[in-house]
Amino acid sequence: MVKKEKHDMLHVLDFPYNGETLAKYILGDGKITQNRHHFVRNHGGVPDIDPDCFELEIGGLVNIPVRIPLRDLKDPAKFPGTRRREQIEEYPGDGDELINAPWGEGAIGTAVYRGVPLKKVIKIACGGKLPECSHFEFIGADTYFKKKEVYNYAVSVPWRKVRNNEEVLLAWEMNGEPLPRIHGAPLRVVVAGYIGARSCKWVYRINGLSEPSFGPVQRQEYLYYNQQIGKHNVYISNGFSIQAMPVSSAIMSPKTKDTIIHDGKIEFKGWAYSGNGNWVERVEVSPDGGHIWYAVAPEDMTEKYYYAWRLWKIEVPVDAEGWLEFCVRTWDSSNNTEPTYVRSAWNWDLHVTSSAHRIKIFSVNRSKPATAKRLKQLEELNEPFLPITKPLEFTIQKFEDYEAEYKKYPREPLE
Ligand SMILES: Nc1nc2c(c(=O)[nH]1)N[C@H]1C(S)=C(S)[C@@H](COP(=O)(O)O)O[C@H]1N2
Ligand SMILES: [Mo]
Repeated sequence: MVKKEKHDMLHVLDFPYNGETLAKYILGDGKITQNRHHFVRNHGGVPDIDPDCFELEIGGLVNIPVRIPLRDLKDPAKFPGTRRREQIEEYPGDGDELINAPWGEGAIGTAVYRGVPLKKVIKIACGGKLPECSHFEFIGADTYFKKKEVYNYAVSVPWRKVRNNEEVLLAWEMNGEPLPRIHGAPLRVVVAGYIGARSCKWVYRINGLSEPSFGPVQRQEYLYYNQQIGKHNVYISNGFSIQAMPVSSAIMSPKTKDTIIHDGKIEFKGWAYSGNGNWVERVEVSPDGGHIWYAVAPEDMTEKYYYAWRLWKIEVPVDAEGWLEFCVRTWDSSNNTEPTYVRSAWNWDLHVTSSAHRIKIFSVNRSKPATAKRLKQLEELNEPFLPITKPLEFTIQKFEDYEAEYKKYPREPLE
């Protein structure tokens, strides 16, 4: 079922289904990722819920516990002012707690969601929250296994976040289409600027709580650990909970291990993002692994917006040939940037890797006369350039030329 809906993806795990957006669509779809290309993150199966019978339950520390049919939630007369607005979902992840869901740089997307702010529903339907209520818990209809126990997916966000008007949305539409089943139909939460894990899909119950949810996803996963923590002294009490997304970016083109034949300049393209209401101010690419940094020109970035990524491109001067390492880092509106190396901010749990993204490429600089000549020779002999490890059938330097050079600069001292 899933692979039919999401066939053109980088499938990272079959069950629970997890898939990344392909690089060509991150760059090709532009500012908004199309639904059929948008990355998918699941911890369990995909529930099948009939939207006509669906009711959202809200309970716990609210004045009036309620059950709201979906059609009432969608009714602007009941929750006035509901309108389309940009809400951004954002979830980079290089690494994950599931050893077999090896997330790369494609676990990110930007979509426009339509729904109703949770704040409004609590106010209008529940007559507000009780004074001791300071968190809202979201429970999804899917189940997953953790350490031999079965749970519903449950996470929470602080009331302070909900109170920020439209930053926590109950959404039923994605990019102008009904919310696809794989993305949480009939109803999901979208928490702008927070890690994706808080944006509960298939949400059927919301509880007001005095402290964060005890769901294992909230308490035991998505933690940031001290560098010294290893497999055998990892106490979950040592990790702090990741809520807002840090600043992060990635090079999507070229790809690591690519061979690039160029004329002294290489073009790089990618995405950059920052969470928590910060926006991307500057993107920089380094041609030497993180000492020299070239800044992307403002006109080569898509516009800045709260909770939205910026796509960027830059041409970097490259003289050297052979294997070179390039990396990207981003600065946001609070002057946050990314650790230069993954080891300088290592998280044992592998969640939310946000160090400068690195790629290695094999540079072939055609602006060097010898390289140009060799490329021409290959062309004339109708020999492909790749793979670079291929032995060549001909010598590049004629013996006479070698001898002439040798006479000019002998190898050994003359006497
Ligand atoms: N009910 C439920 N909600 C969930 C999850 C889940 O497994 N079950 N995964 C979360 C995680 S970790 C992420 S990154 C996002 C992914 O949303 P998407 O699949 O629509 O891209 O959903 C979140 N909401
Ligand atoms: Mo996630």
